Amino acid sequence: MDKEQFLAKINENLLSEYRTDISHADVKQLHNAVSHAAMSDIISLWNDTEKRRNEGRRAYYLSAEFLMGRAVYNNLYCAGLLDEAKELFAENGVDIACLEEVEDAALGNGGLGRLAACFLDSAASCDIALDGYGIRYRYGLFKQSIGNGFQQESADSWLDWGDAWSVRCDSDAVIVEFADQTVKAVPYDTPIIGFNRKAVNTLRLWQAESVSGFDFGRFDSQDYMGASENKVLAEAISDVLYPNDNTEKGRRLRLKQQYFFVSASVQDIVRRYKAKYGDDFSHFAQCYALQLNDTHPTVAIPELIRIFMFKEGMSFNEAFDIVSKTCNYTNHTVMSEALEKWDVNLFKSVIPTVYEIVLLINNHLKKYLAGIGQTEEQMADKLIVKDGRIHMAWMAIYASAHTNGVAALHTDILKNDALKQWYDIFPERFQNKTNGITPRRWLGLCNPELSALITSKIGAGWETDLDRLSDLRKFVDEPATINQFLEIKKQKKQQLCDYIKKHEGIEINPEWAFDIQCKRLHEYKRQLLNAFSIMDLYFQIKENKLPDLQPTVFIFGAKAAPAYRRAKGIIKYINEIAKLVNNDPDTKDKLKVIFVQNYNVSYGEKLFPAADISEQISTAGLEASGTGNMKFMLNGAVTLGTYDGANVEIVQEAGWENEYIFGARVEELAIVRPTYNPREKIYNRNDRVKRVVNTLVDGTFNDGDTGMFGELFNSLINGCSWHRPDNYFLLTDLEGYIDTKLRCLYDYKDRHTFGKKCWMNIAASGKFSSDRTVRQYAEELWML
Ligand code: 26W
Repeated sequence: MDKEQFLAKINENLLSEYRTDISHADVKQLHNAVSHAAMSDIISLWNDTEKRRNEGRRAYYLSAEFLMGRAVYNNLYCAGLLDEAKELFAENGVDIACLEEVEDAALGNGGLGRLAACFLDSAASCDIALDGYGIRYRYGLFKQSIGNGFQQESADSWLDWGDAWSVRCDSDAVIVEFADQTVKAVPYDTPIIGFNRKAVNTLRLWQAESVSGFDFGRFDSQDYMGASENKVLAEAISDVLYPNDNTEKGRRLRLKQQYFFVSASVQDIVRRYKAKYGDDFSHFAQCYALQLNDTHPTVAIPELIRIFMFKEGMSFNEAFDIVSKTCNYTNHTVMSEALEKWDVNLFKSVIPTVYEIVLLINNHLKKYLAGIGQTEEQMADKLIVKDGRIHMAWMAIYASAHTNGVAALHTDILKNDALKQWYDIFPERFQNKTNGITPRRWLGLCNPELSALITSKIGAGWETDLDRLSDLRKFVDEPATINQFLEIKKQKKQQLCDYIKKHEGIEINPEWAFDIQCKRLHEYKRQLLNAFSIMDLYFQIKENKLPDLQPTVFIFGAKAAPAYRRAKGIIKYINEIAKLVNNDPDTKDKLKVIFVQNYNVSYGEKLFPAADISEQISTAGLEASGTGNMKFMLNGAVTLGTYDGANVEIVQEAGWENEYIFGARVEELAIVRPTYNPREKIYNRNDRVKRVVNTLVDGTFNDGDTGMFGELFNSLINGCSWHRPDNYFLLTDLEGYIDTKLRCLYDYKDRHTFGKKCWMNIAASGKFSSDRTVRQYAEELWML
């Protein structure tokens, strides 16, 4: 499609849909028209790809979350239409940047959901037969604003912008049955456009609708609310994404969501299979691989067995055999709060037949364990149904072919600690698949300036062969190249400054160092540790102890789960610090603290390219991988972080001399943990630590009389009924962290030498392409 044809299609759409044209259309109309024009241009490739996929073995990624972000720029970019679109918009007096108003598709919480989105992009760009199945939430992750320093939430009504990139497929709708409710699952298909149109895969999202629709009888008898009751109850199932990241809350509706999309997806796969092979299921495991993204979709295991037994007449053993060859399970966390365990009574009351299958799986497990000589006592830590609860991770491991962790360290912890009892009996089932990120969205699209520099040095094609970035190493001693990089970094910082000025109303200086921590708000990610370090710098500056400190802006972006009180207290605390240091005449020319509102994929696209320092400071052993760390690295920031998750591999790739690593290691914490007494051993003995921790309670700040700061203080110093004091070892790591941060900031002053470190990070980031990750899944798990 050339530019004229593209424009003709856009105008055709604007005329027929809105009776307008490109120079008069509003943003929503432009968005729909340009999207539809691009869709019509890739649709035959989409159909061709599906046809090809149907001929061979294929894999499905089952995930309750796909954090896709804004589609329009990415899709135009991958379809090779972005430059044309920019030009023809400009020629008609429209700045294509106006599309930044379009809401992100935030159908995910954080890392796990964004990983799913990156995997889809990589599979399409590598022509790998992987499609996604998930839920079409009416409301995505809540929108966040900050009022008086506190987080405020509002609904994310992303569909108000229309859904130009999806196709509703009524003919593939299926019925999903619960004990108390029967609903219709209607699929919406979204094309996943591979870079340079390598292939177009599919993300199929299910929407819940009422089977019967409107009850005219009740309407007629003037029961107007009752007339819509079924509709409301059905639609509630796909209404809203649960905003909890890393906390398992056993809610009936959440179980319904999981079973809803899993049952629909599995029925869809069985339907496809039968169209090919009829009733002979002997090829099923050869045809399909199902990847379960955490435990959220693991109810697929008993559901598929149920269908095989009750609809297709198989025995339990036959069904179990096929299902456990077809499924694999990815673990994304060792945090026990996040491991799903459903209450038996709840589960039974929602999906009783599926519960019967779970019991059969549990019996199968018991027999197996008895067969290898385990006593009842030895079995106890593996039983799927135990003490009135169903342990979903245990079921996923037992009834699947493989379990994988998401970074080398994380997989080691699974094998030697968190899942040791399973590794001991099934060592061959465990694999590592270190996470990755798509270099298209996270460099090509969000940083065209750096992309052009890279291409000018090593030629085109690195976008789909990221290991080639290692060729950049040979330019590190070329001052002109480093200067070009520094110039681009400054441009990206300036762009972020403009954006922050517009959206947060705060001015920042692009000459300052940019230190950024953006990720979900959680105690284990230790945003509070970062905040404490800033308070220490504040006190030291007040005492004239930091002469010539590099002026630095500390940027935070994070959403807290609405019910997570401590996380919300930390947000308020950071905002109180911002108020203090940004206004104190002694510090306002040296420190600036900004908490940006509504951190999401699109904000990330502005933040990652502008960072000098990437904060990755989780308690060692607790961040399974992290993927933001990779996005910063790819855009030329150094990591200030702990030896945790994928940071370990980042250091391995880029070299110790190019990162700033501090803090206790996993092994060290294991030794400290049993006798850890932060009050006696650290707080009471270390005035520097005491001074900053005390700002929570000594009147320095005001938490609006919520008691939140006192609770944070207690969690560190006294502990509570569910946690020991300082469960995440902030006090253990605080001094080492501050020292390392200061070393980093003083190093920054030699801009050229620091720029070389950043450059070496870019050159070393090839491993972290999700193309590599998805190829490993395809070869070592899915056998594609
Ligand atoms: C049941 C509620 C719930 C919701 C989300 C429990 C657990 C989760 C996820 C496991 C949280 C998550 O996003 N984990 C992150 O997964 C990323 C992709 O593998 C990793 O990079 C992060 O380290 C990990 O925290």
